[in-house]
Amino acid sequence: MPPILFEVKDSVAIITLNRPEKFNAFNREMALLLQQKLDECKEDDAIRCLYITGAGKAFSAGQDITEITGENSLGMNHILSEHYNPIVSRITHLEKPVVAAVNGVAAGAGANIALCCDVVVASTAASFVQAFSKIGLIPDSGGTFFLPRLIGWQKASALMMLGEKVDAVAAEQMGMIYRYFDEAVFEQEAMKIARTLAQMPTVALAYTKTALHWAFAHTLHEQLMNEDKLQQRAAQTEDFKEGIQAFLEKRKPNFKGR
Ligand code: T3D
Repeated sequence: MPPILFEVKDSVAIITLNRPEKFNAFNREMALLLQQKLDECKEDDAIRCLYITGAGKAFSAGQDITEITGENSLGMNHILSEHYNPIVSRITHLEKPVVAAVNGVAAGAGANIALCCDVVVASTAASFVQAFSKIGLIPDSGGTFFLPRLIGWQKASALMMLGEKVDAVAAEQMGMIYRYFDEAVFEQEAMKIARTLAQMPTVALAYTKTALHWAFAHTLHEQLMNEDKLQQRAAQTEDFKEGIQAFLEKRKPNFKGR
């Protein structure tokens, strides 16, 4: 079976991490294939939202530990630059909304790849672990960037140092994720969010994503100018015209993502 399953339904690209016997831990093949699929999603205008989930019981257990230690190990100095950093960069720069549907445990790089997505939802069967400290590593894949911004410095610092597991309910309460859903309805509810996003004015959603990411690196004054620039671009879209027209005609808008 390929380490990534890929299908497009209702304008949503469904990307499934698929090494269930290894809790979807990342080996090189899986990391490179995920990058390739993210590139395909970027190029394909028919795809308006991405949905990343895991096959089986886990979302992803992060780096496949047997691949770091094995004879054919790539070496620590290449794993981040060739595997995880390009994945996190692609997700965060992609001008389309990305939903992480965390179906089970998300550990190490698996957790941090989920947390860099635009909307993170989790099943009650899911949990999040900054597992790195347990094996003498530091959090990577953008974890030190995103986690303190999501839940605050103190909680991020403690979770990263102690490596404690956080369940989905606690993750929602501390603002690490958007929402959790009961395991029985999780897939249905998570997909509903992705389908909703795919039908929205996705160019404006892309600019929203850009503005949020820029906000981390700019002053209020600069960010007001950034918002102005992006808003002018949003106002040029067909979807903006359609949104206004639909409002005036008291009907549901039919957004095309253009
Ligand atoms: O340069 C670099 O490499 C740096 C890159 C770093 C990126 C990282 O992600 S570092 C962090 C790597 N990940 C971990 O340290 C997590 C290790 N796994 C765990 O802590 C636990 O397995 C979990 C908390 C994820 C789940 O626990 P539990 O009790 O629900 O399941 P389990 O029994 O431990 O694991 C189930 C199976 O998955 C098991 O296989 P088996 O014994 O049934 O055949 C286990 O070996 C396998 N598995 C889980 N995690 C990994 C893994 N196999 C390979 N690599 C894993 N990371």
